Amino acid sequence: MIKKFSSRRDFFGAALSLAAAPAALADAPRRDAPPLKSLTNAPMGCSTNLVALKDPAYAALLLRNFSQVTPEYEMKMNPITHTDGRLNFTLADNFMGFARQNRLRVHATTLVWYKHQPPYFMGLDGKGQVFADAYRNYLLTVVGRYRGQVVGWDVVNEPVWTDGTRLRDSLWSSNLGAEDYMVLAFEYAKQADPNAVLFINEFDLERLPRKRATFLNLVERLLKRGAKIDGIGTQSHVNINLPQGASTLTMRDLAALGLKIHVSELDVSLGRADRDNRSMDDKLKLQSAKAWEVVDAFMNLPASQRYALTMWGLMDKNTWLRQLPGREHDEPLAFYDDGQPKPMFWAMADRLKTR
Ligand code: 9MR
Repeated sequence: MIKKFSSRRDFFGAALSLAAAPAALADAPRRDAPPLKSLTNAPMGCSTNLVALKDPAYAALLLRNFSQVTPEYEMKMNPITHTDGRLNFTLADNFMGFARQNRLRVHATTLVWYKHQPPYFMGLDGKGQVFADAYRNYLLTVVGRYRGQVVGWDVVNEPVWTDGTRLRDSLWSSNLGAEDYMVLAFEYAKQADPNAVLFINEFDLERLPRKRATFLNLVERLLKRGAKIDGIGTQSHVNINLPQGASTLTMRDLAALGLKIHVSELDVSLGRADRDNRSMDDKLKLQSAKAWEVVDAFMNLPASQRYALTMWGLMDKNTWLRQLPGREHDEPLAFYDDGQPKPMFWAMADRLKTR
């Protein structure tokens, strides 16, 4: 209906209310959007960090939608390990404090990762038993400190070479053995917190079938050696060009071992804008379809295998991808920068509420 203005005063009155509208409009869809966590019994997770949590609007949106958090940085080896070997838990404790105050479950990441090789450990490179003792001490101390407070840990992160052809070389593998460092990590973690759900976590399992095979063969070998692996984390940093069905197939392969499954770092990249002239509308539709498929695959798991579904960031502006060259404008998450839900949010919400 076209509104007619009977007087100049009406016209200005309408113009004024339009000018005032953005704040009200900005709130309206958010009020209508159901909290993601209210749509399912499965824990809904989001990665976050102490800096982002200082913004009250950010924290409110996070708490409204998610029941579980993963610290993006605070519980990793670099921030915890001093150059002299002492362990510093300031950030990790603060993170846990936020979670406790807000009754959030915490999934902690990560104990052993090739990307966090603190200078202290590099200084012990080649020192045999001294290196092994420091490794053991780190794992027992860190996992022990949060015993009973975290639901689970990524014990080993990204153990397979990027292209999936072989295992990754790292400070840990060269000092402790190609697979022994993983067996040991699971052993110490279980010893320090017998009830924590212990994960081996990897990326690109949907995109690279070969990597999936290398990864699953590794998990089977580790289990045969007695490693206490409770779950598989599939990071699911996917993009809009991932072939349809890839996430479903991957989930089926991973679930076949019977372990718990964590979709641990979900985001759906739009790719590089400068190399793709499809419309934003088309890209957002593809993004919704990919996210829907991941949620569908996860929700089709037996309830006992559904550990959690975690987004790697809250609003688009929070994504790690914007730090990569050419990706400064990527929009891989479920909320726009002003906190409004995106089409991807609605696709996920739709699938979550369908039992
Ligand atoms: O998003 C995380 C970023 O804030 C950290 O600086 C970085 C290094 O610790 O790790 C990022 O998270 C990574 C995750 O732990 C493992 N998978 C890839 C994620 C993005 O790099």
